[in-house]
Amino acid sequence: MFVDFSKINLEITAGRKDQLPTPNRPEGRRPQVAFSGRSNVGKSSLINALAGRKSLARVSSRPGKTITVNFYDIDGKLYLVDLPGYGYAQRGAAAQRRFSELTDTYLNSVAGEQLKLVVQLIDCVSGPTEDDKMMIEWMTHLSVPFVIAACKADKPTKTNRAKTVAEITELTGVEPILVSVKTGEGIKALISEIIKVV
Ligand SMILES: Nc1nc2c(ncn2[C@@H]2O[C@H](COP(=O)(O)OP(=O)(O)OP(=O)(O)O)[C@@H](O)[C@H]2O)c(=O)[nH]1
Ligand SMILES: [Mg+2]
Repeated sequence: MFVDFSKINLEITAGRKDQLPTPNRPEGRRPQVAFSGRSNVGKSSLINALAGRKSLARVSSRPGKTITVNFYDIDGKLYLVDLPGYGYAQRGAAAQRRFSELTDTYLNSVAGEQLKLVVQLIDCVSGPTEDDKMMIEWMTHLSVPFVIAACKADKPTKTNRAKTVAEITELTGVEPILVSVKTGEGIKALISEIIKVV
């Protein structure tokens, strides 16, 4: 299937569970690819890069920018779903719980159905966190297909890049795709992974 990633449009913004699309509406049945990872890892930036845009999905140098589940329609064929980041302590326990409940509800409602792939972002500099590991366990448990994007690949030294790649491969059994929105590394590879599943 040919998918024009430049045809991107923010279609649904869900800040509460009852705002998530349900499969009894046509838009709720569209294949979905979700972007998961800790706050500030670069999920929104990556969605922009896939679409060749600079600032459609709102990006911030401060963590906790995306606080809703955002559904970006791509060419009328699929949704790229930007999730609120996890592991942002300053947000306060109550708010963190609310965001993770929303994300949990979303993921559980589409796992095995519309959710065709999760792009799990892991920071190339810090490597996998405990939260990243939990997310990977959850996806493995529910047989949700995922790829790991080892992101901000422009930042670490060659040695540290290799170390993170080895650590992720050991953890998940598959090699991550090194990705940088600064250099464009890995963007095409990621688009091919997405096209394969929809
Ligand atoms: N050097 C470098 N910086 C990046 C890259 N991707 C994102 N950033 C920066 O990382 C910061 C966070 O990016 P966002 O895309 O807002 O991160 P997010 O994962 O959506 O964060 P939340 O919405 O808080 O969950 C911004 O300052 C981006 O410019 C990259 O590939 N390389
Ligand atoms: Mg974001």
